[in-house]
Amino acid sequence: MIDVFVRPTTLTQRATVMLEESGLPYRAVPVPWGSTDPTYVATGARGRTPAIIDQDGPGGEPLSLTQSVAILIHLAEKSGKLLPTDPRARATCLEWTMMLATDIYPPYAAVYFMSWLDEPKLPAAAWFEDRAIAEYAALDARLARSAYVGGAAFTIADIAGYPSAVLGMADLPALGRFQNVRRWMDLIGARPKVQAGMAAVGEGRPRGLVASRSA
Ligand SMILES: N[C@@H](CCC(=O)N[C@@H](CS)C(=O)NCC(=O)O)C(=O)O
Repeated sequence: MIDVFVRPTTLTQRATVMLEESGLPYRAVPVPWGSTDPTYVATGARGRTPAIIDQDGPGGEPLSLTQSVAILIHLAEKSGKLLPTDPRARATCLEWTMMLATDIYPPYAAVYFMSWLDEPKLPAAAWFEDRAIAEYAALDARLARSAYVGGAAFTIADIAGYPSAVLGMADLPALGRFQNVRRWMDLIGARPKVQAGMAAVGEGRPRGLVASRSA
């Protein structure tokens, strides 16, 4: 059994979608903001989600894990699913997983969080918004020549990208022109296990984007 600590956030959805798609048995444990639940704190999550406790970890011992991409890779290796074993295909899948985690998500998150400020740092917000749009353009070009982000098959790379693409597409109208991203989102969003994993974190999100320059 795998316990996954959840809140309705996109990075948490990476873990729950992966758990659904891998078929591994899991239990979603909601954690309120500011939770001091000792079991949750002991995972080292530092107030964040996702975090998991794999009760049957390596060597039969429990394994606590934070960091959504580390969780994706652990669950892929445990289940033998969604991470290619061929070295070339695996390298490309990990390359795009990291691109989604470190190039696409941070500028979008910066736009999102800066929009909450009473006095938004407008030049910085504009820079991050332009950056997020440029990164989605690179993803769009990738998806013009590849059915899925990581290659010909559905992998952890798609799971790394899909939840924040849903939020980004809703919040940043400028992303609407990326037809290949939209085609891919329809493909991923039609998967019943993706739908179940997206819903497993609960309802709502912390707070919407207050304003977008590209609106
Ligand atoms: N690098 C971590 C980031 C986790 C993270 O920041 N999660 C957000 C939700 S999307 C969170 O819990 N934030 C709460 C906070 O920063 O206090 C990962 O990929 O799992």
